[in-house]
Amino acid sequence: MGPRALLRWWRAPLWLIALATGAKSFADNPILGSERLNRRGLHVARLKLAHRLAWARRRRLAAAVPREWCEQFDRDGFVELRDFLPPDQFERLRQSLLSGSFPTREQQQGDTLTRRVAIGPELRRAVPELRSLLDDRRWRPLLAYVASTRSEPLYYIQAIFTHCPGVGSDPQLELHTDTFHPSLKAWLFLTDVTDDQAPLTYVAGSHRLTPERLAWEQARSITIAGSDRLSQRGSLRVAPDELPALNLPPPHRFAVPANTLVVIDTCGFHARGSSAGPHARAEIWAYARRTPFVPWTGLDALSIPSIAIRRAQWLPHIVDWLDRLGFKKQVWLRAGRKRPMDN
Ligand SMILES: O=C(O)CCC(=O)C(=O)O
Repeated sequence: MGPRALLRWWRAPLWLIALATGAKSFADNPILGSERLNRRGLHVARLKLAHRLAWARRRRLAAAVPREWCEQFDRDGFVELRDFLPPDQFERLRQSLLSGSFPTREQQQGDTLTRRVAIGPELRRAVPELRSLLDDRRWRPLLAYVASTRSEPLYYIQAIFTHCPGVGSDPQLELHTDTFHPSLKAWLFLTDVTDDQAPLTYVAGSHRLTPERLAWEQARSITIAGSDRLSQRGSLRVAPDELPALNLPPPHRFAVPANTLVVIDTCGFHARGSSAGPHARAEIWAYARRTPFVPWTGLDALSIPSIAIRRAQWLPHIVDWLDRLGFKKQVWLRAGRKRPMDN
């Protein structure tokens, strides 16, 4: 073993500790990526334990959620609710969020540009409809149920622009899981999304650990060294022609009117759908991914209210700093003050 390889193994204790966290990259952790250990079931064992704990937490969170929403989620892995807000409240919310200028960050992936405005205390104060949405007694318990934790999600105004000048293709167009354990993304669409305008897509039922899915995960974990880069980093890609063997239907496309809320478990297969030409859509976007291996549903240090409502604003600054130190690449670049849907 050369000095470089030896040096690498100094990190072995950290790789070991990472097994008990949400660490997902087969490529960055030789224990998670070990063909020998995965042949013996390491990846599948983490998956089973994470899912068992998530469903146990959900059972405790279900009482606060209407039964038909839970049933829809348990069956499909998503909940779609049209006309989520009363029309006048929604209209005021949309007006305030889309006509205001805010500090933005942008990331371009292939020919798709994603713009985000972090939602912090100032925006909540300035837009009463936003504050009442994020504190809503239907919104919070539903997101907590899908996320399988009461920890506060991160919130953004997000706009997606397709077919922008750019090289390569948008990796979000490929069906994928975000990670091996249950976690949440949610969209309250501020604009209509038609079928040819890059709608979100989701394979109904793909959040469940069926015997077919477990066998697929096991096979992927063993052959991961030959996979594409994003799968190696723990966001497994799946080809549409693999779905029938997994007893799964083709992806459902969320071509939905504005004021529709879609909440998904991102360990299910999902993607951004195709689009016929340049298009822009906007949404209030929520994200929650917490450490999977805990039995409690309760709040954590990051959910202390004064911290929770500032996290989305702080996070990019922390990553800027890690980038300067050379530990992490910042992909969300400052893009100045803009209205969310400005060209
Ligand atoms: O917002 C979308 O169009 C879906 C993006 C996606 O696939 C993801 O967030 O993982």
